[in-house]
Amino acid sequence: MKNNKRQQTSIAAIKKAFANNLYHNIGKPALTATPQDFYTALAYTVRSMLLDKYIHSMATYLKKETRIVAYFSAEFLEGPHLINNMLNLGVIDQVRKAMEELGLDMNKLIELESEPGLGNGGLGRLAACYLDSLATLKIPAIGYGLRYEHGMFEQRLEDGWQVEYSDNWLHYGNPWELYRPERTYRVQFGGRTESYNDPEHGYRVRWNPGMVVKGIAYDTPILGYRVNNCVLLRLWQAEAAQDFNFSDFNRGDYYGAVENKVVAENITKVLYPNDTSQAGKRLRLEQQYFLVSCSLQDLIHMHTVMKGLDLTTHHRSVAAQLNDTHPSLAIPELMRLLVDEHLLPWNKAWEITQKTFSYTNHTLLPEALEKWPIPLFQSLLPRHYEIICEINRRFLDEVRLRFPLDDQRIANMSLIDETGERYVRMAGLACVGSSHINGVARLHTQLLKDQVLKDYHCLWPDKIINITNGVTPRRWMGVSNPKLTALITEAVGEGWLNDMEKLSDLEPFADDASFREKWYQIKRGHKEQVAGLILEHFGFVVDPDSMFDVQVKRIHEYKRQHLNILHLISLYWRLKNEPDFDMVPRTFLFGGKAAPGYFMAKLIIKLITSVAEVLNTDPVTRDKLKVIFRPNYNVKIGQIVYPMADLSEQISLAGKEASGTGNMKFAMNGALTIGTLDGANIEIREEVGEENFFLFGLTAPEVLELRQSGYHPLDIYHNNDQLRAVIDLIEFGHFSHGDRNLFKPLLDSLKYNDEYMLFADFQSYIDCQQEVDRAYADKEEWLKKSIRTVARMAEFSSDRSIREYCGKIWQIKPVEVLSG
Ligand code: 26W
Repeated sequence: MKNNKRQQTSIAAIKKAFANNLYHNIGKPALTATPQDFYTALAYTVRSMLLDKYIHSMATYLKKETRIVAYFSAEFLEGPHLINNMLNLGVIDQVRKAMEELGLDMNKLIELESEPGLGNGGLGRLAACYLDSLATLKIPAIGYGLRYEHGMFEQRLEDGWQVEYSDNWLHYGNPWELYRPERTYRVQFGGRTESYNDPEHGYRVRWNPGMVVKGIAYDTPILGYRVNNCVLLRLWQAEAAQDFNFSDFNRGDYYGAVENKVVAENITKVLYPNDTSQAGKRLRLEQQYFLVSCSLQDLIHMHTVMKGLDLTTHHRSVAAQLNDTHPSLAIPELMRLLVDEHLLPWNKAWEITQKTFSYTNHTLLPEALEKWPIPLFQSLLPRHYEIICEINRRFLDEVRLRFPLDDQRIANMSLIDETGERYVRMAGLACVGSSHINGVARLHTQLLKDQVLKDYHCLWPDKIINITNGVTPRRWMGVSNPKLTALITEAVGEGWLNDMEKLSDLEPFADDASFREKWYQIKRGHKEQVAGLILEHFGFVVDPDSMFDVQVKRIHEYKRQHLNILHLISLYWRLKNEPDFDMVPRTFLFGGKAAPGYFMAKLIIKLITSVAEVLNTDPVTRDKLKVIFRPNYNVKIGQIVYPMADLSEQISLAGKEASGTGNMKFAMNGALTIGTLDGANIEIREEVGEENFFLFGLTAPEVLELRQSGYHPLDIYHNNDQLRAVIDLIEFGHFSHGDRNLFKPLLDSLKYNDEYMLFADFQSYIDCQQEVDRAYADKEEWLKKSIRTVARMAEFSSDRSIREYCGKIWQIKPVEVLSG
């Protein structure tokens, strides 16, 4: 087998396999193959190198005594697989050579992979980083999600505005997935429930659905770094249940049957592009239920049929993690499966359920907390509504026992919101049905305990724990920054990509001038490359020696991209009006998508592009200031952006960003951070040292205090000349061809409300940016800070996060997979 493996990865073997794949799987000779065909042939070639590991992993994980993590998530933002798999296999050099000998450029083929963008942003990408770490740490795991036919929309700019186009990532097929039609489950919707008396089990309920849909599995093996372990990403696709009996409502009506097929298959048509406000759409609820029902039936099948175990021990086979509340219907669904379908007593079923699930909360924003209107919920999931009511009844009894006569508390904690229109509260459901609840950064967890989930914390003081997010250094350093990776390896030796503590050996190199020069040249190389791309796509020159100041993330008022803009307009204004003013030249780069229905976010994009239009062509300022909005920010673009950044903008209002993970990716690539004490910024600053972090702004307690004592943004506007100059410049139409209405909604919301307190943080931000300017001017000191930052990033590897999940929640240990 060993020999066989070496053979498989030799240059000659790769060439042979590649030619074979092209001919036998794609059906073309090299002469007529398109670049896309070459990509696909290479993908198959690399896939076959990992299939052996995958098959052995699955066989190992299905052993009776092994507990497995089931990561339930509506989103998995994987990004391209080819390069990541080659890195994890350790075959990049051989593949490059083999392609070269065939006259092909490996890098060009890698670029042809279309982005599997089945996520909105942070939460979806976190799920992908966690799968990478689970595999690398040899933890048996399955990620359960949805195979959206259309992932995150493609963003284009038209006249400086965001316009959405549908994503078609499956257009050329997907060589990484394995179609598993034998893994098909039926999922029911609508209809009615009826009770009956079971002679053996007493009172029972039967659900007669109005519609049945099939869920079919598509499996993608996710390989760990330099190990034999793979985890499985299993995504469900909806299909009409033709072969199930729905003649009841079909009645031989062909048109109706086709219509039904369309309705069924709509369920996994498209990813909802909202990452904050929840729309309350029926289809979204259908997606959520479809995901959890397929996944739980699958887990039960594995436990009972494949492992041959008794259902009452199900929780010993599975630790299920709910990635936010999107899959929280898993709780009533498992109850339904155990009680209705498998006839377990309620108490036993509840014990199994609570021991199975844990819940990760990713947001404090009230508008993002999911709640479903009862009429909608009840019509789609009548049986689950009853189960939730029963869970709630028992739960509130427990609360009453602990806090007698506290009606307000009961109303707050009830799983049914009855303050106005009635809703099911999904966060409450997730809390009650889980053994652990975790926040994603220390401050975020504290705020959960103090505010959003304070009543739950009061009732169960040990249930809420913190596990700070992390990101995988394999993708975010190894794949995206191979030169820096090689330089670090030269300095500290091999093995740090899966043992980031080793990076501390990098520290002394900060004082080595020749090492600093190499470090600098790598950053400079990335900047030059991006400058080239900008010239090619935007048609203007940016100076690779200027400071690259970057903010990439979803566009949202709380993330305050417009605060960044206010700063850059202030620089523009000073360059124009203060003869003595000087600054280090800067290139501002923005990227990020706005939710299609989020007008303010779209207006922020329009503001950025409008300001760019004026600044980039102004003869007085264009040598000092450049502004670029890179449309369609995604994982692929991220891999280009993080390595070239000098400055990472993490400027959310304190208390709003749960964690942030872009902050970690920038820092791992040697960018310095300007940021508030929000989310994981706080912990990053502690790790890298305050001398290497540019801090500004109110703290979370100060934000609270200011709000309570009365916040008056207009007063700040009147009292701050620079702020007023900047706002007035926008207001008087300087960036909108004289149009004073264009940005009015944005300016009014700042002057008269300023929910996210930009004005309060403005001066502090400007002052801090001045410090950044001075620091950047001292090249050697800046480089030292950059090197030390990277050396101290071990904490933010997703390996650390996953180890914590294993120890604190899942109680799962690594499992060796023997090859061959
Ligand atoms: C209901 C619509 C909806 C959809 C997605 C609401 C909320 C979401 C996500 C929770 C949004 C999200 O991605 N949150 C981000 O999660 C990251 C991973 O934990 C954190 O780093 C970010 O701070 C948080 O905003």
